[in-house]
Amino acid sequence: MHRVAITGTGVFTPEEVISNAELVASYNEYAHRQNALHAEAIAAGEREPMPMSSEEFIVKASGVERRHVVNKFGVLDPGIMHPVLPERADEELSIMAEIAVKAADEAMRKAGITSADIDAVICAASNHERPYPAIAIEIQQALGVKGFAFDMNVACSSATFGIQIATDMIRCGSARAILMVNPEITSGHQEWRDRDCHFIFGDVCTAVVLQRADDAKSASAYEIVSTRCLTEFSNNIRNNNGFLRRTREGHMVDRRDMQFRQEGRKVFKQVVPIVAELMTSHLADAGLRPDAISRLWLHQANKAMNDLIGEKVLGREPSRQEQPNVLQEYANTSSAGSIIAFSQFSDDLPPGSHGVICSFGAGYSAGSVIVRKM
Ligand code: CO8
Repeated sequence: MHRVAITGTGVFTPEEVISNAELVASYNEYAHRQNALHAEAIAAGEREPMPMSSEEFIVKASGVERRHVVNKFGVLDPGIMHPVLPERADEELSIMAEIAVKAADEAMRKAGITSADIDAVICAASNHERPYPAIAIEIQQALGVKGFAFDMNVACSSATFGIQIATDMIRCGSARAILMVNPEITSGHQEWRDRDCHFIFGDVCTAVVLQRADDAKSASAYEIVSTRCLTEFSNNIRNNNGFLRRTREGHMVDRRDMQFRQEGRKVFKQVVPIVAELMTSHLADAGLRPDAISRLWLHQANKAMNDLIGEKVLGREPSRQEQPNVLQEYANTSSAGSIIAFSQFSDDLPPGSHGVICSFGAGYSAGSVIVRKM
């Protein structure tokens, strides 16, 4: 068995930014227009008026202040309310592959390797822009990687599950170095017309290089101590879009359940104990006490949720340095969130420091990765 390390990470951040003020102004204009359109039905009591959104609520409930998106114009236009992306020819690089290549270049540079050193590419994300050919294989070709590539999807836990798979493959010798990327264009499956969730998500791409620890050249490599994944079925976060859509009567219309939807309160209450128990038991089984943990890089969905999980795991309130949040800048970027936090806040720890990368989300799914600075 080979020891495995994360030797490089990369983050591609789209240039366009939407502030809470811009988002709320756009949503409220959309809601006003809908209410005017349905004024008669609303007056007759046949239809509820659409409620308005508020910046204060968004910051208080989630901690999100802004989000990056691949197309701001379409999301903010009250007559559109989703990103507008030009169609690309089959011969052109698809947008998910394009942003993955950018994040991958940074991760390989930090690892001190080139694509010639990579044996496999995993594209782990909460949605893929087409079923086949795999986005990962397109990325493999764009980078000139030999070997093999595949896509996988475990929603918000795609990256940690991807790290476990890559770690197991390197341990066993089926690959020596693996590139795992998380192109998350959440704006494409977010419902921007729903006040309860329109503020939650943002777009980004992260990349992680995993190698045999003996091959690590990077000054900021982290050895993988242990990985653990968990799933438990729940309908509380769900998207019913899929390839059988046209086979079902009434499914081709603009139905709400064809985009992201959730029971946010239930998710909050049910997922916090699942994640706290996963991390606590994982650390105990690895022989690590909570006071031996220098940093938690948690999934970035909600600040209050992270504060609560951190407190349960560490047995006290974590400091900002111990548990860095990036959701104020990025919002929830699905599987990429914990990797952005790791990428931005891991260089400073001294060798021998332990930390945990942890994700949680739809499925339910949760992944815990214990690492030690080399
Ligand atoms: N403005 C003003 N008021 C609002 C707004 C708004 N924008 N939204 C809701 N309200 C109102 C509600 O209507 C409600 O009013 P009332 O009390 O009269 O009923 C009140 O405010 C309180 O609403 P909530 O109970 O919903 O508010 P919460 O305090 O629970 O906060 C959150 C809502 C922020 C959603 C919170 O519940 C939360 O963060 N929950 C956890 C969610 C989570 O972690 N989900 C994980 C999803 S991510 C994932 O798994 C990846 C999926 C794949 C990616 C998908 C990409 C699109």
